[in-house]
Amino acid sequence: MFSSTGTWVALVTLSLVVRETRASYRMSMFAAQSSPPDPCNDEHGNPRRCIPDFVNAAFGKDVRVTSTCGNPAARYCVVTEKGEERSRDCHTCDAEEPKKAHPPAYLTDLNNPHNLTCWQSETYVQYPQNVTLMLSLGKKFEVTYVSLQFCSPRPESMAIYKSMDYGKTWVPFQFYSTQCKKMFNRQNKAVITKQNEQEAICTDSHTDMHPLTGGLIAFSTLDGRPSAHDFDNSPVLQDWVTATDIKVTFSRLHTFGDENEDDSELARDSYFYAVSDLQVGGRCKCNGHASKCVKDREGNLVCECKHNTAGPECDRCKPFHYDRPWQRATAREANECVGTYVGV
Ligand SMILES: [Ca+2]
Repeated sequence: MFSSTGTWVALVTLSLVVRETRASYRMSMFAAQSSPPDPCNDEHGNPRRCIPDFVNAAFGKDVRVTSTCGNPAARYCVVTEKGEERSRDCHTCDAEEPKKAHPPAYLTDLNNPHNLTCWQSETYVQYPQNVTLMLSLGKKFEVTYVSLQFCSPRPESMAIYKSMDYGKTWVPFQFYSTQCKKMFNRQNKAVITKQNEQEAICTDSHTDMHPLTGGLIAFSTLDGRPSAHDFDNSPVLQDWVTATDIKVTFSRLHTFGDENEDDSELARDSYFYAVSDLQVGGRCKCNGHASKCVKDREGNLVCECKHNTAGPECDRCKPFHYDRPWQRATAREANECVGTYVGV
């Protein structure tokens, strides 16, 4: 009985998938035949909301890092565990030798799971010293998530910050620590309400020393924030997800508590931060008035503004189109800028 129900469910699911695939195939055929020229206008030429593609805004970008191993060449040791047994396998990090280098470019290169490339810090840069990664996105983005995939164990404490003014000022996005109160003076896993939707919270999730390699930290900017389901109508959250720069601070290393023992040098060489992939998932911010971002003549990334809007984020009306105040587009209303034609 059970298995036949299972088969039935599987068949129904399969037929749904097939139907869906066919439908989307038809859709794409249709789209290919009468390709709508402009995502910012509907088929009748009326303005409608348009948004740039979702991208990993960190991909291929330079990350400024305060500590990278290999200059001068130095030993580091990788800890592995087999049951209760712990062993160390030591290597050399050498910035001069490509095969032994772990430069910051490895944070944002193509992430091939079969050939991970890892940026790595110097060993034992321990609290109160920290290691910082800084990434400039070049313009305002609406950030959906920030994620880090580790080659080392995940940090015992770390923080993610954002800037909305190209790095002049920073606000925290999220804290991670096994000791939220002590490290960041925040309650562990505080609840977000409508009154504090722009507040960074601290969590002790994802701070375990295990796995020793391959652990992930993924921060979703809207996760657990009450107005997330009504994002169109929440200027507070629209502001919260907006960033020009992202900064990650590794504040404290996990250790096995062996760094003060006799073979402390070997132990200390076993503690460092290493990350194979830093991602910033989001969309170029154009307020619903552009479907893509392009480089301008000076090489700056800007929105390709439609709906009679202008500015790097389509955040104002074009000259002579001031008949009503500028507004962000919503799913329902394009809120295009309008102007009375002034003939000469
Ligand atoms: Ca990499």
